[in-house]
This record gives sequence, C-alpha cells and structure tokens, in this order.
Amino acid sequence: MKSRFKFTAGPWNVNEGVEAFGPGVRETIDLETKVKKFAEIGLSGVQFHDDDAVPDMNNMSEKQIIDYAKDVKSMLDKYGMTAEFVAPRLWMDPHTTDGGFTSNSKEDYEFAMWRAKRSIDIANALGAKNVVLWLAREGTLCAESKDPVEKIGQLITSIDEMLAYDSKIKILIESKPNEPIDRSYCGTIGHVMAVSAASKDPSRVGAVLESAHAILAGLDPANEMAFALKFGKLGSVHLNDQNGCRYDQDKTFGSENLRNAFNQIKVLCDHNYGANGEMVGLDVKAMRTQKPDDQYRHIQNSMKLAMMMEQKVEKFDRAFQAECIKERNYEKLEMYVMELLLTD
Ligand code: XLS
Ligand code: MG
Repeated sequence: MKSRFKFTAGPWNVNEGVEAFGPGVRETIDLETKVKKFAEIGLSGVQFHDDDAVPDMNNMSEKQIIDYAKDVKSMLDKYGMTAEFVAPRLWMDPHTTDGGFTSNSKEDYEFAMWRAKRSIDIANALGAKNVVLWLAREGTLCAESKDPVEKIGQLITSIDEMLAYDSKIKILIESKPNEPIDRSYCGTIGHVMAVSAASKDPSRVGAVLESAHAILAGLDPANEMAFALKFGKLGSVHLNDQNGCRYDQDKTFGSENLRNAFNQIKVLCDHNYGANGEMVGLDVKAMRTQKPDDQYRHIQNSMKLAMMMEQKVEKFDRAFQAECIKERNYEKLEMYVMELLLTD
C-alpha cells in the first residue's frame, strides 16, 4: 500500500505495558532496536522526548548532552530515519510535580526552562525542526492553587524565551484538556492558536493535534485539525483513537470510530498536509495483553488504517457530494459515506 504521508512514532509507543494498576509485562527494548524495527515496518522517522534521546541528561553538561545527541543522530542515519521533533519530558521529574512553565516554584520553573533549552539543543543535534510541548502538568490539581491569568502569561513568556534562544526552531503545542492534571491551560487547538498569536513570533508557534486528546475535550479531531490548518499552524498530528471520555487510551487509529478516522485523513488530504514536510505521528499504545513477539502491531495497524482511509478519500465522489449539497440532501450524502466506508 502506498501513502502520500511520512509516518513516525516515538520510542514510548513501544513499552513494557506499565499502567496505574499493574507493572510492566514486557521486557525493555533499547532505542536502536526500536529504531531499526520502526524502519523495517515502514516508518520514516522517530519522535523523541529529550530524555528518550539523552537518558541521563539531568546529570550531564550542556556539551555532553549535545555530543550524546549527535551519536543518536548517527544511529538514525544508519537506518535512514529522520527525527521529527524533540519534546521536553516535563512530567516525570520531581521538579515538575506542580508543572514546569506554570509551577508555583521558581526553582521548578528554572528547571523547566533548562530542559526546554536543552530540548532545542537536542533537536538541532538530531536535525529536528520542531520542539513539541505536551503541557502535561501545566494547569492545576487544585483549581485555587494558581492564578490562571498569571500562569497563562507565564506560559507565553516561557515560549517567547524558547523562541529567543534559537531563531529557527518551531514550537508545536500539543493540546490536551486534562490528565495527568485535572484542568489544563491549553485544552484545545483554539487555546493553542491564541497562545501562538500572543507569542513574539506566531509564525514559529503551531500545534500538534492528537485524536484522543480532542475526543477527551469532547471535540471532533478532524475539525480541530481543520482549525489549525486554516491558520497554517498544523505542525504535526498524533493519530490514534479513544473510546469516549475516560483515561487517555491511545488506541490504534480508527479502531473505535472509522468515520472519524476517515474525516481526519480527508481533511489532511484535502488541505495538502505534508507539503511542507509535516509528518503523521502514530501516538498509539499496545494493549497490555500483547505478546513481546508482536508488540509493534498497533503501530503497523494504525499505519495500515490510515492508508486504507487515504484510498477511501481518493474514492470519495466529489461530484456526488456536490449534487447532495445542491439538493441539500445530507441524509443522502451521509448514507453515501457509510456505504463508501463499508463496501469495497
Ligand atoms: C500524552 C502525549 C504524549 C506526547 C508526547 O498524552 O500524547 O505522548 O505526544 O510528549
Ligand atoms: Mg501525543
């Protein structure tokens, strides 16, 4: 099957299966083995958290971090893989318990800025053009613990500082309404667009839309993508799926809602997503039941489903659509879409 897209995944998308109610059930796989396998299954690139690339970075000097990242770049080159982005992991470290950019502690804020700048250094060493900010803990567990107006300002100041640190890097904010915190400050693409507009260089601040995160916000992932596309700011997507409003599931793309999956691929195809080098990330998680010898299947299945949807988009009869719109017969159009999805 062919695709117009270049697909990527992160090392965290192949994991031991640790969750809140049970320990890991699969052995840890080293980065190079994952990258090699990613290349074999047809991915074009890898997405990184800063410490996926440089694991012990907190205990390393700035030069040591860059040197280590350069070795990772050589390893990627060996398998013909590119680095799509680097994201500071600002949710694991004790310094980010109350968030990073919006923490109430000055020391934590400084730690977050240090990691953000090191992420830019790592991105440059890996040849990645983007830094992604999934603002995991930027918000509150206790609503009264922070002044939201002040903290949103602090978030914008942090982004401005990153833009000033490097004149080329692009910052992509990955919206999510909650989890691990109760209320986050950048819950939807609309929030991201507003933060972008308020930054010192809006042309370098864009969005990542993850399907599951839009569903958690009660929104339609395709419409969220459309909103960012309209402003020329959809820098990446994280395709996956989600069964309603519950914990973040990161299910195989299309496995819950085929029509939603179709419309996500349709909006991307219709608006030439990828023409400026944007890639399609598959932010999916294997089921805990999955055996080690077949633990990349959720990524392969997501890629296959995306490509099958590309074929459906190609088949989509625009003339018939126009006729239905002219007649204002949307029942007819809707049934056509269902038949398109259900038949060969
Ligand atoms: C978690 C996020 C995470 C980011 C990368 O919900 O999707 O996996 O994509 O930091
Ligand atoms: Mg994601």
